[in-house]
Order: sequence, then structure tokens, then C-alpha cells
Amino acid sequence: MYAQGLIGADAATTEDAAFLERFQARIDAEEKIEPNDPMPAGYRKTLIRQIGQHAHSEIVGMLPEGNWITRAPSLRRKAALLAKVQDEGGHGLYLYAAAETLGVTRDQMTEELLSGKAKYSSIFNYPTPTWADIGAIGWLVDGAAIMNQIPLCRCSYGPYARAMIRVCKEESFHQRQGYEIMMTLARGAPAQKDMAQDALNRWWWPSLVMFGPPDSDSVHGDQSMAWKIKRFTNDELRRKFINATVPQAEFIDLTVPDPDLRWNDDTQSYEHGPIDWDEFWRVVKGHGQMNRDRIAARRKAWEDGAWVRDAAVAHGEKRRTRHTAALAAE
Ligand code: BYC
Repeated sequence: MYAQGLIGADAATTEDAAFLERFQARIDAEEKIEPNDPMPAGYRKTLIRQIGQHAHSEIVGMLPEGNWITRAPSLRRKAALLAKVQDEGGHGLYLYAAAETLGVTRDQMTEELLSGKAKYSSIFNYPTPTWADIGAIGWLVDGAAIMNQIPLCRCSYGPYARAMIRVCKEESFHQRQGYEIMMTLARGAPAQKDMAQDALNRWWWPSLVMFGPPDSDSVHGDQSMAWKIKRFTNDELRRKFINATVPQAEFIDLTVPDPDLRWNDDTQSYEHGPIDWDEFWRVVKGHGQMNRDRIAARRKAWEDGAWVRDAAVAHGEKRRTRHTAALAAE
């Protein structure tokens, strides 16, 4: 709907100092930028990159959890998990649609995901060997997602900000279902509590790095903050997440696997131990445990779905022809 005649999508906008100043003034005045508004090519490119990667993360994120739909321990758990995984598919859809308003096509974005050019969140390259992993993903991964995405509801780009509102409401339900699974396990038999602790041990550090590299290594951070795409830096969000999550772990009597974790009275914040950034970059560069499986699964889904896309296009063409014929007959 938006994709026709996007101003500046052909890089024809003249980005002189006056243009950039006017654009920044709109951002500073908290105006929303809409698809047909003039915008610097860099702003458009940053958004396509971030929203595209966010969309990919949602649909790749369906895979580790989808692994447990047939094995959920009760009908209630199965229904909740099924709904959650379906929600993630919906989030992917809103986000792809938001990215399309910037002039990129769904096919282009998919091609970039499958070729490895576009990233998706590092977190989804870890396996889910036990049911407690589903609890840990809901609690920690969706918890981290909410921390990151609530500020995105105030992002300067209108379609992205609006998409985030519904996404955040659903993520909040996801986080609660995950925490409730962890609470049930942590208060269950010793073997169940061990499962919950083991899942926390494996998901804690990967959840912390979801927020991206430290601010000192964040390539896009400063510019994205200036454009109000991001409202908090990677480290700020990481700190907020730790501060919110440690008391939740204590409440269900689980131990955060960080021997250096300390409350700092001066900053009213936790200090965490060193993060293994080499491990983060290894996973981001495609060498995590599940990277290959995830891309293979997405490639299969894309190829298997070709007939659906073809049928939808053929159906659309048939309707258009019929409509044109009906108009001609009037
Ligand atoms: N994994 O300059 P930086 C979900 C990349 S879905 C992989 O700080 P930026 C959910 C980064 O892309 C969760 N790559 O980047 C779904 C950049 O590389 P490029 C996804 C990462 O963009 C299902 C480079 O490192 N959420 O919640 O300013 C079930 C330098 O980083 C990661 C979003 O996508 C990573 N963790 O900040 C449950 C939220 N971190 O692009 C839950 C939207 C960084 O130059 N995205 N990189 O090749 C954002 O808020 C920002 O893009 C980030 C990174 C905070 C992630």
C-alpha cells in the first residue's frame, strides 16, 4: 500500500545540510516519520536492517519452541505454547510489513536471511533439549525482548512503533507463561528444580547478549539514538533487564549463574561478571550450535511454501481480470 512512489527510496533525495537539519528537527520534536516522508538514505537503510533482522528473529524464534509443541507435558501447556508460537509468526508478519513500507520486498529480505547476509538474534542458535528450556525462553528471552521493545513503541518511524505496541502486549503474556513454567518446576520435585536451574544456567548469558555488543563496540548505536530509533543503549537495556530479572530468580529460589553478580547501592543497580563476547561473535557469525539447522528449516519452509505464494498471486490476478471485465461491461 505504501510502496509506490516512496520519496527518497531511489536515493534521489538531495541530502544537503539544510535537509538533514530539517529532518533532525522533526526527530527532535518527537514527530513520527511516515513512509512517504523525505528521509535520509542512512535512516531508511538502518530501519530496513533493524526491522528486517527483527522480523527474521521472530520467525526463526518459532523453531526452538516449535520443537516442544508435540511434547508439552499437558493440554494446557500445549495450547499456550501453540498460541505463543503462532503469535511469533504474527509478529514476523507485522514486522515484514513495516519493513516493506520502506521500499524493500519480502522476497529480498528472505533472500538476505537465507544467504546469511541478514542477521537474526543470536539467542535462537541454542538448542532446547528439555521442557524447562521453554520456561526459560519465555521468562528470559521474551523478558529481554520486552525490555528492548517497549522503548521501540516510541521509535521515530511510525509503522515500526505502531507494530511494536501489539507485539509488546503479546510478549508480556509470553513472559508470564514462561515464568509460570519455571515457577512450577522450581517448586516441584528436586529433579524438576534441577531442570529449571540447568535451563537458567544455559540461557542466562545468551539472554544478556541479546541486547547487542557493549556500547563501546556498538557500530550503529550513536546514530540510532540520535535518530530516536533506539531510545536506550545496549548496555542500558542490559542493566535494566538484569535489575528486573534477578529478583524474579530469587523469588523462585533459583541461582543466577554469575558468581560476580553484586548489588551496587550507589548506582542502585547490579554489577555483572565478564561476558564472553568471543562466544557472542562466534554465534553471530554463524558458528553457534544451531545456526545451520535454523537456516535449513527456514529454507525448507520458504521452498515448501512456494505453491501457496504462487496460488495467492494467481488468485489475485484472476480477481483483477474479473473486476476489469465487469467494469468494461457496465
Ligand atoms: N544477535 O551496532 P549494534 C524476540 C549485530 S526477537 C545477532 O549495537 P544495533 C523473540 C547488529 O545487528 C529478538 N546480531 O547494532 C522472538 C550489528 O550487525 P549489522 C530480536 C546482533 O542494531 C521469538 C552488530 O551486531 N529483537 O524477541 O544498533 C520468541 C553491531 O551491533 C545482536 C530485535 O531484533 C544479536 N543479539 O543494536 C521470543 C529488536 N546484537 O546489522 C522472542 C530490534 C547485535 O551491522 N533490534 N547484533 O550486520 C534492536 O534493538 C537492535 O538491532 C539490537 C542491536 C539491540 C539487537
